[in-house]
Amino acid sequence: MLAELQRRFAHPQVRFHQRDQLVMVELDNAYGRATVTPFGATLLSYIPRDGEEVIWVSETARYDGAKPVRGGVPVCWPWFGPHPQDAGHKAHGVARYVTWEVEAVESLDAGTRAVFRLEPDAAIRAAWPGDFRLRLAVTLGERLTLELTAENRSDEDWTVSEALHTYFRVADVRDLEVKGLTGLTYVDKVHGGRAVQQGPLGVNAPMDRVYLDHGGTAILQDGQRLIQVDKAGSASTVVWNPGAEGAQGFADMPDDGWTSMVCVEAANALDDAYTLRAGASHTLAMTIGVV
Ligand code: TA6
Repeated sequence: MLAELQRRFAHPQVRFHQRDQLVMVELDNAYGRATVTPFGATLLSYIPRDGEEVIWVSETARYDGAKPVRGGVPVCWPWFGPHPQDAGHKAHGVARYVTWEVEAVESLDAGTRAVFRLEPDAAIRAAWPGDFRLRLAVTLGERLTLELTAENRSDEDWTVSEALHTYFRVADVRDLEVKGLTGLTYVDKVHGGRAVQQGPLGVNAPMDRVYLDHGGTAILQDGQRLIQVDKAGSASTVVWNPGAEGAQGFADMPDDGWTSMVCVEAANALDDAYTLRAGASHTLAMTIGVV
């Protein structure tokens, strides 16, 4: 696969390499560097020029292609969390467990883009019978943009929930404030029920919340830098950190791994799941910048 990709997509700002069982696609230009694996079309690194790593990946992550890499930006589609009808299916949809095609690498006026494509095979159809095409475009420009476009190519309407399940690297999550969520209703998956966010959010782990009706910006401030997350086509923002006990339950996360990460996810989840009509498409987009 590696040699073929190198031949088909030769580009001065793109490098293909291998880490264990996974191929890596690395974009490197005047704005910084970003690495994506076609396995799950998962962004694993974003380093703005003259900046520090923005994305968290577990030190004990596995790159074996059997399970999603712990960290990065897994693509959750067409369901977020447990399957809506059948708990026997894997969590967070069909897209993060399979290898996507590299469709294009291209130069833009201001940046470099790689596009990944997924169409269902027999194994995916067993979990989600309809025909679809997914594209993830990763654009490394002044900021980093991920655009997930889903086309419903079947003749039935679907209810879709989804997320760009972004793990951010932070200095210490106990000092983190997330701004932009004040006044929003959230579903609290740790304590149950719903509540309204008062002021900036301190991440008191464990935390697992879905903020509803949030189409706007979130700002992460960890005392060392400010990460701005802008979204489009997204009505929910998920905030997750497993805390000490949760981290111990993950074989692919060090015990203290939870202290240096937070997930702030561009999503359409729970009440914000949407109808994707037969023949229609939808784009969920997220732009990340350090300001
Ligand atoms: O987005 C938060 C969440 O849905 C949590 O409930 C937690 O389970 C997390 O994702 C990680 O899920 P995973 O299947 O990757 O272990």
